[in-house]
Amino acid sequence: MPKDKFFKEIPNVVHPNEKLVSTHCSYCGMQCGMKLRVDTTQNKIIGVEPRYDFPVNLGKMCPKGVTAYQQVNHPDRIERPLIRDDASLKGTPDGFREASWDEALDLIVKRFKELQDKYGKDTLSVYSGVSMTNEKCYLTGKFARVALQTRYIDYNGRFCMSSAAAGFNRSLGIDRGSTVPWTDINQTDCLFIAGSNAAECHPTSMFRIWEVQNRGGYLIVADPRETPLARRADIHLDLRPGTDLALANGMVHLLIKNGHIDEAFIRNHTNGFEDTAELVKEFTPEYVSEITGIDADKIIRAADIYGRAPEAIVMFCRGVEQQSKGTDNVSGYTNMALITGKIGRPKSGVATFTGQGNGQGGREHGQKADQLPGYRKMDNPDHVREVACMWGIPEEEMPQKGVSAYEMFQLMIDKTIRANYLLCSNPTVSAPNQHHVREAFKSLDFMVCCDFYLSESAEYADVVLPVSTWAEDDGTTTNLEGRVIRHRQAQDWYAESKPDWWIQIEIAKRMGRGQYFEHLKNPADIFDELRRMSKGGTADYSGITYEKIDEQNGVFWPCTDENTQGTPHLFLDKKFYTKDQRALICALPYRPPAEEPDAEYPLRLTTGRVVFHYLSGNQTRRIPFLKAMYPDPLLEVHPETAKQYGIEHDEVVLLKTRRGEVRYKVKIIAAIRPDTVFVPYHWGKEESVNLLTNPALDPYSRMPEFKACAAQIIKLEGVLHNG
Ligand SMILES: Nc1nc2c(c(=O)[nH]1)N[C@H]1C(S)=C(S)[C@@H](COP(=O)(O)OP(=O)(O)OC[C@H]3O[C@@H](n4cnc5c(=O)[nH]c(N)nc54)[C@H](O)[C@@H]3O)O[C@H]1N2
Ligand SMILES: Nc1nc2c(c(=O)[nH]1)N[C@H]1C(S)=C(S)[C@@H](COP(=O)(O)OP(=O)(O)OC[C@H]3O[C@@H](n4cnc5c(=O)[nH]c(N)nc54)[C@H](O)[C@@H]3O)O[C@H]1N2
Ligand code: SF4
Ligand SMILES: [Mo]
Repeated sequence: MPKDKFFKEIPNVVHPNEKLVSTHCSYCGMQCGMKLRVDTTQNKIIGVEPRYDFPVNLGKMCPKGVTAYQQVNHPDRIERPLIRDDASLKGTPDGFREASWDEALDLIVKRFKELQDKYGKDTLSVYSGVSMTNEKCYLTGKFARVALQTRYIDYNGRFCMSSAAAGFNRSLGIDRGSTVPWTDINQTDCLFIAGSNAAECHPTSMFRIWEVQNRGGYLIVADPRETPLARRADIHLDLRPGTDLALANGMVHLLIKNGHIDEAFIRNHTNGFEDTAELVKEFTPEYVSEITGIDADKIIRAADIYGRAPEAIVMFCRGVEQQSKGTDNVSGYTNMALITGKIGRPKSGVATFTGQGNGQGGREHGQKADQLPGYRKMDNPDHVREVACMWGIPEEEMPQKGVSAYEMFQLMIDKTIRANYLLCSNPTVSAPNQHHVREAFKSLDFMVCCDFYLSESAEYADVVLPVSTWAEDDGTTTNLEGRVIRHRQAQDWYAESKPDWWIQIEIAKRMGRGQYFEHLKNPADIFDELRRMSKGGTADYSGITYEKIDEQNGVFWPCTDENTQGTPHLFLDKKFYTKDQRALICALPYRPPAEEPDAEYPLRLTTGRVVFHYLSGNQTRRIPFLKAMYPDPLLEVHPETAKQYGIEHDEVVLLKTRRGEVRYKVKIIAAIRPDTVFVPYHWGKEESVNLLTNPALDPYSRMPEFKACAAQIIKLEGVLHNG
């Protein structure tokens, strides 16, 4: 198979006693190619070099990527298992003692069995994440259902990609984050990007976005804040948080009114146009302006540009998805592409910027509450039968479907769930309504946390298991394009740490379920099982091999047999993955956010990210450069609003919502709507903005409303500036 056309090998200076290992960054869905520098005398990772031969980033990296290697041999690494004997210290970093693997694993299995004997199999739960390889994500689903035999498993992607997944499944019948490869983005004529701070969150996408404008194309951005992306836009649609569905319906209204629709495409390849056309009739620019706060003229111009563009890509990110109507927002924006026929061909389509490194692959192989490998569904009896048969377990042994991540916390509080196995996530920072989440972890009879640093969540555990990092293991991830790529082990497992797959297989054996796991000796064995299991599912990896990934610089799924190359562009044959192969244009009535501002809470609080930190911050708050660049969370307030409250830059104020209150230092910034305030969420404990956020869930995706709730600022008299 030919190498990708971007392939270009650039020689590196390699120092004596050093080797370079070609791999990918651990953080975001861009999965930038990079090389780790390894000191071969000590077998230690000591640095990083860019890698030009990966077509997505072409050698570019962001501040997190260039310092990612510093995680690996960091002094905070947990070296051996930790056991807490005194449960009264739960919720603190104190009271742990070091233990051997045998002692820790035996204790876990003893407690799991005791609890299951007393309260039934489903008393155990697994809470997982997608900063792990496909191999680990797949095995975690099997571990929960076959080794622990519980129905309760869900993962942090519930807070990340779940609305994109639900919206794409409904509209297109398939949940692959992008219908085009990233190398198409710079070649299109118009980008319509909603709710993405790409310059900070997917920075190595920016050169492609700028190229569209440099070639005379257009950039339209919908965001309540004037992010660096919005600042460069031809049109910035500065909407109120939580009002995207009105904007999407307004765009569709204008595209129809202006005749910018593709009637043949609508007739031959879609359903639902008439109902949608009827519904959007009332979404005139004036009405949409009233709801969103955007000038009607800007909406008219944006629709005209998108409508006229020969090729266009609609893109979005968590700004539109992390709402209690995130799924509808995704389908609403996807409607723009469907009515104009700007999908299913090169340079046109829809794409969500996938968040976590393996946010795409990690949601395909069965660690969601309602899903089995190959993107099979637990409510489909045929799918359940197929998977049970392949795993070699009786069909009646297959657990039922469980509940979503946030809903698991309620079950912990009411004691339906008494034990939790947490890996690759830090929910006591990242889940909404923290008071509730922390109470849930405290109320567990037994909790295990697998991490390489003692996270805020590990502080609630009875046993902490030290895992090896991304740089100490082989495996694959699937990047934001749907391209399956290889990560390579660059050094041995740190101290006594073990990879997640090793730990799960050991626990399975001790639970008496070893026969289903013992044949898996390494990531390659697990990948082999994963790809066989995926055959015939929507996310079909059966034709993907490690060798093919190397040869082609990644393989796009679906890839249904070893002789095909994979599928960089979806729907080139205009066949969607729905039952009748037609896409669904969705008629979506507008509804406001679950909590609207009122006299008591007059502001809209939205939350998100900064370029220097990653998610719960457990990995980045320890890296000296990143910490120095952005040490503490700041509350972004518009100058007019600051004046109204009589508060100054750097002053510490109280930010309050119906869930709680937190003190923040104020950053006065004109690049935000006056009715909106913003706080990044990368900090825990008493600084966590998730003490304030609203857990109202989207009815389809069960995504919480991280992006819009009502808030008030209280000036703290007598508190010194600079806190
Ligand atoms: N530096 C950095 N990069 C990351 C991450 C990180 O933690 N740090 N995390 C990765 C992950 S897992 C994810 S999910 C992605 C997230 O990437 P993004 O979604 O780009 O990041 P956010 O900051 O969550 O939110 C994006 C934007 O949504 C806007 N917004 C808020 N409310 C609304 C609204 O109602 N409508 C619209 N249209 N916009 C709104 C915010 O102002 C913000 O600019 O980033 C990935 N990359
Ligand atoms: N207010 C607010 N809250 C949000 C969001 C928001 O925009 N606003 N965004 C949400 C989004 S999009 C996301 S993705 C979530 C993320 O939320 P979390 O899942 O809590 O985020 P991480 O910080 O990635 O947590 C991963 C943990 O696992 C560890 N880890 C990393 N790799 C591995 C591994 O291979 N194995 C194991 N066992 N551990 C590993 C890390 O050290 C870290 O402690 O937060 C959500 N929460
Ligand atoms: S853009 Fe994402 S993948 Fe690339 S270096 Fe930065 S964090 Fe890593
Ligand atoms: Mo995410």
